[in-house]
Amino acid sequence: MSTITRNLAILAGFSLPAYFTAAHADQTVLIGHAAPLTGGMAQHGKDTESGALLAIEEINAKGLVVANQKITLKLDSQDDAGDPRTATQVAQKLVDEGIVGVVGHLNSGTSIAASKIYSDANVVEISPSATNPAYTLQGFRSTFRLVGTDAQQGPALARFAANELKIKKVAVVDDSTAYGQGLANEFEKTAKALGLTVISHEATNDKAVDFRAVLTKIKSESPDAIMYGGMDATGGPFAKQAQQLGLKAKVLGGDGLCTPTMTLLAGAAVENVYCTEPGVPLEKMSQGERFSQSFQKRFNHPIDLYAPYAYDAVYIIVDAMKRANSTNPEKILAAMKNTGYQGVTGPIAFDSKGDLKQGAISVYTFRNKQMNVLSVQKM
Ligand code: ABU
Repeated sequence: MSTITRNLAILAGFSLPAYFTAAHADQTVLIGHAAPLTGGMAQHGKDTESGALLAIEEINAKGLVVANQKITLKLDSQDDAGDPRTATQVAQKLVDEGIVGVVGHLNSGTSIAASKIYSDANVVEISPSATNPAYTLQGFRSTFRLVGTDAQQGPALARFAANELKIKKVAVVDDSTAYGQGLANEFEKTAKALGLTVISHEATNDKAVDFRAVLTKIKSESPDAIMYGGMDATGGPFAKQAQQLGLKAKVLGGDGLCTPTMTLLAGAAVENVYCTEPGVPLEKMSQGERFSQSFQKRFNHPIDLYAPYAYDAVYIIVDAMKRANSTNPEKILAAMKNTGYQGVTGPIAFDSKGDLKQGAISVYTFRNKQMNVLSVQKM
């Protein structure tokens, strides 16, 4: 942080990061959060924001002391709108404001775009949700994630389609984002290797609302299933319009479609959807019930999807802070590689890239407007 920025922070009423203030005084330490808080993915961003906030409130209530200083954590939450360009601006703002680590970003495209800024500033970036493998393949030592990757999720979905649903012919559509396109490609590679016929691969975009043209073309190809790489904001209308056009094909997707919101956006067509999540179901997490109750009590609604991962991300940053015995971001980052933490989402340790050493992929469908888990594979 430059002197100018520090002075601006003081003028704006921000608390200074611990490493700039006098020893032994109580300190306010900022933890960043970045996700779409507006637009079609806002419910997911609000979910991770709430998960991070819950962790911060718990830690503050218990009391946190690092290097003999009492620390008060504060969440610095920013809206990246799910847009890679906005994400870089948000990342620079968070770094300038003196965060010691960031929970985010939510999307693969934004996490990847922002990662050089955090890397240059030696600030740890823990995505609770970004699944594109490229995020941790850039050679930065600051990128971490708490979910499996699409190199696990895509093949798991293809294996489920071939072995359990007995799909023979599949059409693929993606939303042209880092996540949707990456997942669709991973699915397609394994589907072909398993002997499925991939009839076509079409691209749409993450703002599309009308899929009737592409669905009409796909209908003429008579697939057994359509794999959609994208989020629920578009995947819900996609599944609904497929049913309205009389398509009988099952709709397959990744975590972007594996959300409670799909039941609202897809209507009755949601029962035709099969999807994967890059982790274990909340009810199978050892602390899932406790977390679920605390979340419900604090926010008066259930979790959406990624809140437990954002919650764990805060605890992991604080765990690294304690082991580093410092609130200096560079020292926190250096401690990250030795993480061995039992989180709500499971045991958390990272490989040399920042991916989970031990992950899982769960497969779901929807019945009576509820998500039903069909299988859980440890990776
Ligand atoms: N994993 C789906 C949502 C976030 C992303 O990877 O874009």
